[in-house]
Amino acid sequence: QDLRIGIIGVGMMGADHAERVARRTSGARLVAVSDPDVARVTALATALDGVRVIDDPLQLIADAGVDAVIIASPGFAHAEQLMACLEHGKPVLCEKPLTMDTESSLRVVEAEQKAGRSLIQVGFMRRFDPEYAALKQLLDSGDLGRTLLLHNVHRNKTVPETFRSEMIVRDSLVHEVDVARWLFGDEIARITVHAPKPTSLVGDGVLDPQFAVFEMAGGAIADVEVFVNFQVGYEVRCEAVAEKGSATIGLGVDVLTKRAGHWGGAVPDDFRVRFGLAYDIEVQRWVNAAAKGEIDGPTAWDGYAAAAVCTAGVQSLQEGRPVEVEMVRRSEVLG
Ligand code: ISE
Repeated sequence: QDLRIGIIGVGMMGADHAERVARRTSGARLVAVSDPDVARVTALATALDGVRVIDDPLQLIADAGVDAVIIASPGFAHAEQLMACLEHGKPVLCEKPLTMDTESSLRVVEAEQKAGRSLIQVGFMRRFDPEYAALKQLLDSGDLGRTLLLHNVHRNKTVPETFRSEMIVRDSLVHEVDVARWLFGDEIARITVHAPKPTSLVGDGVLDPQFAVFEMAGGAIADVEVFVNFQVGYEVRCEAVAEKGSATIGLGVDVLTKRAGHWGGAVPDDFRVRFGLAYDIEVQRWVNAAAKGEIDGPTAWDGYAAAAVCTAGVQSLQEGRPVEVEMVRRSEVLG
């Protein structure tokens, strides 16, 4: 029997997931949606047959006809909604950030531990992108020796005006935080976020681009350029430098065209295109696992670690100095 899914928040990402669950995921059925924007949520539910609108997100979580939940609401709403999913024993795929700060993220990890079941998966979809997955496999194979450095580039075409300096850390840089932890299999011990003189194409006071350095606990280093008003399009690249070679993904050379004295390819407008396949794989694997009462991807602990690093990152940006990442020991919470 199909897993009956409810989605909370049908903005850009939630609407994309709704379409995905309704039309491209096997073993799952979209049955309910919730969003404060009544016109938006009603239009979506009407377009996708048999989908109920439930006004209160906590009621959607509690609803007996909903087996599993996707949370795509704004980050500030996540903590309460995640707690409700734990309380009702519902598997949940939660878009990043897990929550807005380190303390509330830790409370979520502890509550899940107390519930005694892994119910929370965090939406760090890059882990499911075939290019990132191949890079991870190559690095783990040991063929290139030990990985020493990562160079990352993360550029958006533009972002809404509400996307201020802190959001660049918590909503964009956070993906590289997860990538670095995942590829190195290590925690980030210290973070420095530098802000070069900003582009003139953003509102006053927004620090864009940013350049971050992660120092891993084991001694490796990763650097990241995040530039969310790049104007050109969406670009994400990662180069790993190892003892016996390097590997780069995200060159965007899918279709190389040559015509009239020029050569080139296309740059997608946003992440829904670049990571479309990653999202498809992420949701399908989550559905398959959730049907068995399991998760298959980044955990609440990964969400907590990312929150801790971003909190230190925001502090580094504000104070202009490296900041140590403060985290509890994994064994203290997870045993
Ligand atoms: C957005 O919120 C995302 O999560 C995208 O994956 C990220 O690349 C982008 O920079 C953010 O705006």
